Amino acid sequence: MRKFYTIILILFLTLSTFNEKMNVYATSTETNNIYVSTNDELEDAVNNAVPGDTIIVADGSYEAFKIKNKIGTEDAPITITAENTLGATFDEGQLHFYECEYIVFKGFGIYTDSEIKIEGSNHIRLTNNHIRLNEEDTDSLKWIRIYGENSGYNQIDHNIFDEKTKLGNFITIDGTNEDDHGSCVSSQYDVIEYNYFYNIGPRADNEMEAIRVGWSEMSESSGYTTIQYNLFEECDGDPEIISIKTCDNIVRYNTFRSCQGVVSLRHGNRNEVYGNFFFGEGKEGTGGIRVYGSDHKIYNNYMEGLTGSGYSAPIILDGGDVDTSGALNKHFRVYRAEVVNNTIVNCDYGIEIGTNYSYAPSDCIIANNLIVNSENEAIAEYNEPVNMTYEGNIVSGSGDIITFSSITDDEIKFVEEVELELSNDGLYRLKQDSVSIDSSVGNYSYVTIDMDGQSRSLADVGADEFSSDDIVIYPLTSSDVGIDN
Ligand SMILES: [Ca+2]
Ligand SMILES: [Ca+2]
Ligand SMILES: [Ca+2]
Repeated sequence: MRKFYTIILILFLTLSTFNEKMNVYATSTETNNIYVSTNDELEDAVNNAVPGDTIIVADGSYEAFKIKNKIGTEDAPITITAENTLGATFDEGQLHFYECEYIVFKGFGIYTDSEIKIEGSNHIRLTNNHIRLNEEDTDSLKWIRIYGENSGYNQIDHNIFDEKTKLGNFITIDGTNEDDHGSCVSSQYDVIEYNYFYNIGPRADNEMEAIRVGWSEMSESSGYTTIQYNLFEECDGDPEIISIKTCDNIVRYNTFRSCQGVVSLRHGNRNEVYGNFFFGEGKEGTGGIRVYGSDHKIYNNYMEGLTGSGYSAPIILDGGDVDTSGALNKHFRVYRAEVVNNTIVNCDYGIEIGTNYSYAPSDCIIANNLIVNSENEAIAEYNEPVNMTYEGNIVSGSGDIITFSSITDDEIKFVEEVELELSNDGLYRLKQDSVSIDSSVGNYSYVTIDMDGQSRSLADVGADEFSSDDIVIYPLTSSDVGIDN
C-alpha cells in the first residue's frame, strides 16, 4: 500500500513540475505568450507564429537567423522580445527580415558580424535594442539596411548604436534593385526616432555616414523618411552625418553634439530640415546643413559653437557642378531653397553661398536668420547667386557680411549690441530688448512654432521666439533617447 502511495506521489510531483514547465515554456492560448530559451525553440516559435503572438526570449546567447514571410497585422503584430532587456543577445549569424510585415523586435543586444537586413518588408519595428555589430574581421559593414520591393513604414526607435570604426552606416535606407538603374525607387515612410547614435570614427572620405537615405540612382524618387528626436554624438566618420539622397524627407528635432560633419541634402528635392540643435562644442570641422537640389526648406535650427566652413559651414547653399540635369551622382544646382528663422551663435562662420562648384544657387530666400558673434563671415557669397532674396536677417555682435550686390538694412541688418544671452537652460536666447523681437518679415506659413515648440506671434528673428509658454522641444541628452526612454 505504501508503495502505491509513493508511486502516486511521484507521479503527481512529476506532473506538476511538467505543468509548471508547460506554463512557462509553451504556448498559452489565453495570452499568446510563448517562452523560449534555446535557439531551436526560438526558431520554431518564430516559424509557427501567428498574429498577436509574443515570443519571449530567456537570457542567453543566440544565433540570428532569417525570418521569412512572417505576417502580423496592425492590431496584432508578432512580437519577439527579450525577457529582460539586453539579457538575450545575438552574437553570431545574420538577422534578416525577408518579406515580413508587422513584426516588433525588442530589447536585444545585437552583436553579430553581419548586416541586419530588412528586405522587402514593411512595418518592421526594431526598438529598445543595443546594436554594436562586430567589425573585427571586415573593412566595411552596414549595420541595418532597409531595402527591396514594397519596403516601407519600418520603424527604428529607442535603440543605441555605438562604437563604429569601419566604413558603412549605422542605418542605410535603400530601395529596389540597385542594378536596375533609372527605375529604382526608395523605401518609403520609414521612421528613425529616439535613437542614440554614438561614436563613429576615425574620419573617412565617404561611406561612413551615421545614416544614409537613398543613393544617387534613386534620387528622383520620394523617400518620405522621417528622422526625428535622435541624438547624434561624436559621429565623425564622414563629412556627412546624415546623407539624404532622395526626395521629400524630413529631418527634425534631432540633436547633434560634437559631430564633425553636416546634415547633407546631397541628392533629391523638397527635403525639410527644421528644429534641430547643433552643438559643435568648439571641435574642429563641426558643421550644420549643406544643400544641393531644388525646393528645400531649412528653418528653426539652432547652431552653436560650430567651427566648420566650406563643406562643413553651419548652413551652406553650395554651388552645383550640373544645373537641372546631368549624371545623377553630380551635385545639382540649388534652386528655390528657403533658409528661414535659424539661429547661429558663437560659430566661426555662418551662412555660405556657392562655395564649391560653378553653378551658383538660384531663386533662393534667406530670411529672418539671426547670426550672433561669428568669428569670421556671418554671411558670405563665394559665387554670385541668381535672383537671391534676403530679408529680415540680423547679424549681431561680430561677423562680416560679404555679398556681390549691395545690401540694405531690410535685407541684412547689423546690430552691434549682442542680441542673445546665455539662459539658465544653457541655450543662448533673446533678451527682453533684443531688436530681433517681433522683427520677422515676409510670409513663411510653415514657421508656426519656434525651436522650443512655442507658438509664434509676430515672429521674432532667429529660431527662438521670446515666450514664457512651456518648452516642449529641447536639446536631447543620452537620458532622453535609447533604451527605455
Ligand atoms: Ca558621404
Ligand atoms: Ca514675437
Ligand atoms: Ca522660445
